[in-house]
Amino acid sequence: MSARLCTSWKGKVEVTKDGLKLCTMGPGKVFGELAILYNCTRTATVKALTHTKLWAIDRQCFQTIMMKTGLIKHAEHMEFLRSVPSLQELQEDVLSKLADVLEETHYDEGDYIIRQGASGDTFFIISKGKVSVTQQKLANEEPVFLCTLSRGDWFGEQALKGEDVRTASVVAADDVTCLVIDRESFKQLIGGLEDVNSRVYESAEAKAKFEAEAAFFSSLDFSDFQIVNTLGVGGFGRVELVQLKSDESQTFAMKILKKQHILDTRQQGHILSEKHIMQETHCGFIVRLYRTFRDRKYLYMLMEACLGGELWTILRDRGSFDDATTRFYTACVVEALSYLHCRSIIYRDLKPENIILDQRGCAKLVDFGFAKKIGYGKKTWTFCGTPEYVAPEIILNKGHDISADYWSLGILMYELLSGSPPFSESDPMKTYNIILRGIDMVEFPKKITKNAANLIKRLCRDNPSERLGNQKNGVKDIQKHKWFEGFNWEGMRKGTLTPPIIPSVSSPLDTSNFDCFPEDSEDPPPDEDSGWDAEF
Ligand code: 6J7
Repeated sequence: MSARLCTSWKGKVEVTKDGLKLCTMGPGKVFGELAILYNCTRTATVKALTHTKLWAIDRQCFQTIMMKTGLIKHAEHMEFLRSVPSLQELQEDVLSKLADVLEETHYDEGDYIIRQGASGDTFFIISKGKVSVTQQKLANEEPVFLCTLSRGDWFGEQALKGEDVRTASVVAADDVTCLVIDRESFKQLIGGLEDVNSRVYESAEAKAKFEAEAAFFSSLDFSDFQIVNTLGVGGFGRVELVQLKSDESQTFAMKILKKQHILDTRQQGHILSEKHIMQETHCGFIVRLYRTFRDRKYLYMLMEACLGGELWTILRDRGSFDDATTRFYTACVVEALSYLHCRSIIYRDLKPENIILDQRGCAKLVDFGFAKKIGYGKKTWTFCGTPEYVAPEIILNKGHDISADYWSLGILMYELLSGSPPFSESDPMKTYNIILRGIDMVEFPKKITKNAANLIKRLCRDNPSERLGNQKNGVKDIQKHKWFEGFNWEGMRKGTLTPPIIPSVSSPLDTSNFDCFPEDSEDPPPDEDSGWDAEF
């Protein structure tokens, strides 16, 4: 009989090989596929045990059906993959390769798709159903629920990026279908994607805390706050210390921006980006943005109040800092930059004016007006920053990335240790000229120690790829530099290391570490109703 695939719908057949009985089969079972699939002679004998009726498909027909279903599946997978937001950057030919290599796998409710602690070699994209992700901190503790994922979401990248150990458990919450991709294909086709690469997870406790906090702040109204005093004034508007009327011990910094001014200076994009980046940022070395409000004249950003004052004011009053003091503030900034850079965010406005102390004396970055999320391995071209802190590639419009922040870090160290930045002239054009001559043309004052000067020079390399922080080991190269030898990084992160300057802050209402500003006597700005700020 020529090769045919058979399925019985009545009767019973027996399968034998070399005289040995392999099994018996009843209605609904399929046999005869191997000779068709592999174009070989029959590998076993099938004999009717009772009167049997079969459906049979010949080789040609079977192959046509297989080809058609294969093509249909491929097209279905392509259509689905195109709709996955994180894969939008992939070209059609890469998506097609992905559709070729993936395997569709089905799970029933309650099935473990991934078990925390197991080793893992696969990446999953959900095409149907929902999964729950849980994590167990310690062996004897109950797992904590982290999140639910559904169609278009993906998981399993952690074990493929690092040590191949699954860092959480993933369980099917109903009937689930996943497209499963092996390690090698992941590495070649998906591993370089910004979304996949830059995803960093918060601990379960932190997630719960931030969710509760977000719920609290979204329940508040603008009228629930009252102004206590002014913390700062600029062309954009003012920053006021405000308190909750219902609990006056709870104070915040409310940044109030004039909408018309933002429009006049074409800063709409920067302001929206500032809101989005800051609101998602949960780092002890970056000022928190809790929520925003808006009306017809102003935008309002409700932020954490850091009452220790600006680092700029302290530097102005003291002239310069010693090595240990500078080391602590630089370390705080390194932590903040590392947090941002892991998420592909460049800060672009490092300077003492944008570093503020909380009441414990810990330094935090504030003002994200120039921060930008850029694609993994991508560059950006907008000219921005403060002249003295701008990296040469920004001046030359060569395109810049996170390494521009490491240049500014070197400039910041220099300014904190000496009292003024290394490149500083009366006019920005002259400043840019001396920046382009390079750090080796700068004569370092004696108070900058050899090790500090070495770190500054290695941060301020003309070539961004030679800068410390921007090489294979990333920020670790900075943390391990001789100037930081013996520095208690862990203590600083946990808040157990005593800061070098402990500001005097007598209460949540104490604004004495800030300069005094006259009351706002300006006429209110005009209404600005064009609607660009709808998402604010
Ligand atoms: Br989704 C998700 N959320 C988390 C999280 O908060 N922490 C951790 N560690 N993992 C999370 N996941 C996903 C992530 O893709 O769960 C997967 C478990 O296998 C993990 O990748 P994995 O460690 O390979």
